Amino acid sequence: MPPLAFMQAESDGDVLIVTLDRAEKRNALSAAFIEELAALFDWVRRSDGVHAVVVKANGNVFCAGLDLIEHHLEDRSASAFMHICRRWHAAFDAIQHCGKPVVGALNGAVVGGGLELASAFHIRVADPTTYFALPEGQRGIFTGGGATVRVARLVGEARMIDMMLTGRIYAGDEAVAVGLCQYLTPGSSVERALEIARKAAQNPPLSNFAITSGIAHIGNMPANDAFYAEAFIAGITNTQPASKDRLAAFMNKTAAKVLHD
Ligand code: 1HE
Repeated sequence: MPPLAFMQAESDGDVLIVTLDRAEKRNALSAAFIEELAALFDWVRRSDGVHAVVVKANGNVFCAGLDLIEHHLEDRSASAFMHICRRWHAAFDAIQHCGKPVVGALNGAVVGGGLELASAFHIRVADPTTYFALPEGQRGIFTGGGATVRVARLVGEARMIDMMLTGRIYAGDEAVAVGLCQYLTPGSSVERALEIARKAAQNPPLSNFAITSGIAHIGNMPANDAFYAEAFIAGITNTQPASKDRLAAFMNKTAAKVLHD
């Protein structure tokens, strides 16, 4: 594992628990923090022992987004900030395409670049303190960490424009309804995220790779190419040894049925 200064990481069986650890700055994302995220998730991609990841945060804020003070003090040129944004894209791509399910255990503010980070996770779990916003308009800036793709996909273009123009905040059931998170738990988002990650970690790794990357890639394709890619992915995934065992278990009536409680 690469050295970590802004995060902690510990294994819980085959689930890696990553903790954003810059609470004194509300986990604001400096350039160095972004490099650390990129390196960590590059390592996750190559780590066969990690089957799922939970990302949580120390402190009352999940992530306050871009380190606005660093950005202000650095007085960056347009091209310098363009390169910073490309590093954000690389880091969040490394998360989304690490091949393992990544579950966010969210709390408090998930704003600006914090929402860009969270939108790279495959599953987002909110607790009653969690809220989502894109305050870029109020700060006189624009999203630069992938929100125009990932957040727009989650909530739709019109809602994203409203969030950016007005600073509208979503929380609670409304955040689930608009697609910012898939779960809202009355208790600890960490406990719920761990349950979800442990469950997803039981799927064959190749299936999880196909699910966590394939759907996003296919979403970028015209329908004909998408159908071709889907068939290709299914050809490989649905004939893997692990799926043969599971299908045999179904045939032998030893596998769990899909039943509603
Ligand atoms: C920060 C940052 C930050 C806090 N950059 N230092 N993001 C925002 O517009 C959100 C800005 N932050 C806030 O609105 C508030 O800090 C919070 C609502 C998140 C939390 O409030 P609170 O009362 O718990 O904390 P605080 O007192 O505001 O901040 C505590 C410390 O964290 C303080 O530092 P200190 O040294 O004075 O103690 C703050 O300066 C520091 N801090 N947030 C730097 N964001 C690729 S483009 C992405 C574009 C964006 O992300 S735009 C959204 C930016």
